[in-house]
Amino acid sequence: MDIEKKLVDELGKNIIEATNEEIYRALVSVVNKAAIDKEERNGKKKLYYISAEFLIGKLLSNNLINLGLFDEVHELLEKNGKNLGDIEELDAEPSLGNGGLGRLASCFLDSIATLGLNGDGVGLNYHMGLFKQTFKDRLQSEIPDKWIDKDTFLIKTDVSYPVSMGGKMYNSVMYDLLVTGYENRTNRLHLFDLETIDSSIIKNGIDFDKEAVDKNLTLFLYPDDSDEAGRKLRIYQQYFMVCNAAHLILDEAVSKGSDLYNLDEYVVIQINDTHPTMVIPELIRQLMERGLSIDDAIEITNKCCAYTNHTILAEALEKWPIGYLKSIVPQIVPIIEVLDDRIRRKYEDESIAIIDRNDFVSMAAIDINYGYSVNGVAGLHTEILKNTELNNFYKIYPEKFNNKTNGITFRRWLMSCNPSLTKYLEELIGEGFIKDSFLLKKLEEYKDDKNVLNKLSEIKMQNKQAFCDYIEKTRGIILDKDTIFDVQSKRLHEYKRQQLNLLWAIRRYLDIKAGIIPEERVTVIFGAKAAPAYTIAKDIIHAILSLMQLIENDEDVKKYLRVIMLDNYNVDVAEKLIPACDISEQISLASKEASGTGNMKYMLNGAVTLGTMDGANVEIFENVGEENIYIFGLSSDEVIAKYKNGSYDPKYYYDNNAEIKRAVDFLVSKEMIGLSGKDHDESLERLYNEFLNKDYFMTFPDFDEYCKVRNKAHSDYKNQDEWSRKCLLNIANAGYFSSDRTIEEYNRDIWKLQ
Ligand code: TH1
Repeated sequence: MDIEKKLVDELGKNIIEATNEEIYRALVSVVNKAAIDKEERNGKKKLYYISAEFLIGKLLSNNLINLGLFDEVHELLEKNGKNLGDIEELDAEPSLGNGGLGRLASCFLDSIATLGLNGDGVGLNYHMGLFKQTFKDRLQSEIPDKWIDKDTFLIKTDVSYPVSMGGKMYNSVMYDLLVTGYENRTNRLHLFDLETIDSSIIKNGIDFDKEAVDKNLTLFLYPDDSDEAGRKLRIYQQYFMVCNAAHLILDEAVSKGSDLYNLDEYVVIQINDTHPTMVIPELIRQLMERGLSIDDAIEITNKCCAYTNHTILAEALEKWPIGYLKSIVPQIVPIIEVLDDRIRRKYEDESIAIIDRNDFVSMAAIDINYGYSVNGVAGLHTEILKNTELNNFYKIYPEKFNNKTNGITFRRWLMSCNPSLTKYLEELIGEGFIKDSFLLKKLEEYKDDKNVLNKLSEIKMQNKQAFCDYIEKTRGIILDKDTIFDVQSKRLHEYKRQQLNLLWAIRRYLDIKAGIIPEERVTVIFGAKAAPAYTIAKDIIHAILSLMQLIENDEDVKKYLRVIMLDNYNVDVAEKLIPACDISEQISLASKEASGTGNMKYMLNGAVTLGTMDGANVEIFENVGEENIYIFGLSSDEVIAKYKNGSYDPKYYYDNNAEIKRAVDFLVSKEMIGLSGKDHDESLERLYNEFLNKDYFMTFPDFDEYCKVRNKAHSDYKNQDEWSRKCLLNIANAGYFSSDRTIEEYNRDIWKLQ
């Protein structure tokens, strides 16, 4: 394909004369056309991956790589005095996700297309995404993330369906993003929307009138649900998503020849966490509308739907009051009642019922009773589901439960974000690992090769330098690449325990102030957004930013310790940060992080994990071996036992451990409080009290060992050969964590496509 001719045709002028904006627009169009050429209409059975989130990241480079056009375009632009990097800055990151769940969905779409499988994503087209995070006075504030304003890869289709909600009719419109497979077919991500969305209703930050559904429905992902109107809006969003999905699914199946009684030969629906659960009663409803009896409709729906559970945290296991459903989606309430009634009659077991005694509808109970597969996202997580959290369901439906350990796409998380490492790996072991990730294992042959080890640390240094340059340019902060980059990047949540990391940093700070000079110089880097209504999470950000300010203004400490919190951590920042990391902090309280996927990205890019035996950390440990990972903390069994007997008392640790007391007290010290210019800081005081009275995620019991193991990692870093060998072995053993492997397992055990 003559890319130059296509680009010039699109531009209507020579590349040299075009602006970056014009080139970007032309590239979007050329890329979309090349992607459309790779669409396939064959394949009887199709997967529909329905998800409230898709955290896709910028698309230009990724699509160019997958279409095999990257080098050509790169050179062509260079030849004409342009720079692909500059043009990429114009590529807005679609803000359609929040964290690991949404990023997983995007990695999956990449792998599905790369493996040549027939599968599309279905979600919503949030105009302002989650939110854009800014820091003001050491506090998080939120502003809309207006990604669609700019030119985007979105394609408007003429697909539209009527959706009845709250007694009104809404007409949807479907936008598509093309999902390019690496050297393979193109699939689609369908994003439903309304034409009537009106962003002018957004006032100060991200507030808006929650009742104006025609204007607000797809404005934001996860609108604040701390009041009733917010919770109802989420139901509107969820139903809108699945009602459209069900229409699309049935139309496509019928057009391929399904008589609906054999729908399961044409369709499999993966329900990504409970957010799309209403697709079950809605599909039943639409099948009945198309003439099926309720018995047939239920039976067929059951054969088409599979559910993935991503968490055991109670707050995320959605339960909606039946009254809300009656007011918004009365058409599916009678169906939900039938579904509940049948389960109650058959099993006479309240614990698996759909509608509970308080008239709340358990979405997970719909999924598990009426889907044919239930999977967890890492080995430990699935075991906890089976033995504890969902044990009552497991006892009834043992055959439905299966594990699918998460994975990440190597196209974005190695080739695209770390080209120099990719190139070097290709030189050493060939290109095969890009499609067959287990071939990375060949790298182990070089574990004692000094030249290879040196080259790996050289690449890490270059990536650290590139990250420093980026941070200086975008944030005006000057970092020192010759320090250990010790990184924790993920959503802010108490169970992920950024506060434990913070306590270590405070301890180190106080040691330095007391004249105890550490041997290693460390840069602690945080990236995290907190949910807007999650007060304690915001308090933790405030405490980190406060410590950061103290240290940045203290030349004595700054030489040995930096604490840096990056604003607006997103896929784009992650792609720059991850290749630059030395130590990957994966320190959730054991049993609480279902899997984690950042842990895999860091490992693949040659960072060493410091973590608890939680989620997929357990499998990372099994793959790299104990020499090449730093493990600390309570086991998940110990944690579960502590919760069960209610024996945990933070006050005891505070009173008996001087280091804990010293670090926690520092939160409300005059240095920290003083930063506010007042003699009170409500946020720091609240966090202090939270530690003392609750510490629900048990930071104190893990504190001593965490500090010990972390300091050991820092001191091991000094031996660069040994350290580099650990990095090499992490990369070499990351093959298992490719999402290609995960998707092959989903397809083998659940979807059975092709
Ligand atoms: C995350 C899990 O916390 C994480 O451990 C896992 O790796 C990831 O999903 C992918 O499986 C989840 N994110 C959310 C988001 C919401 C509700 C539940 C979960 S679980 C809104």
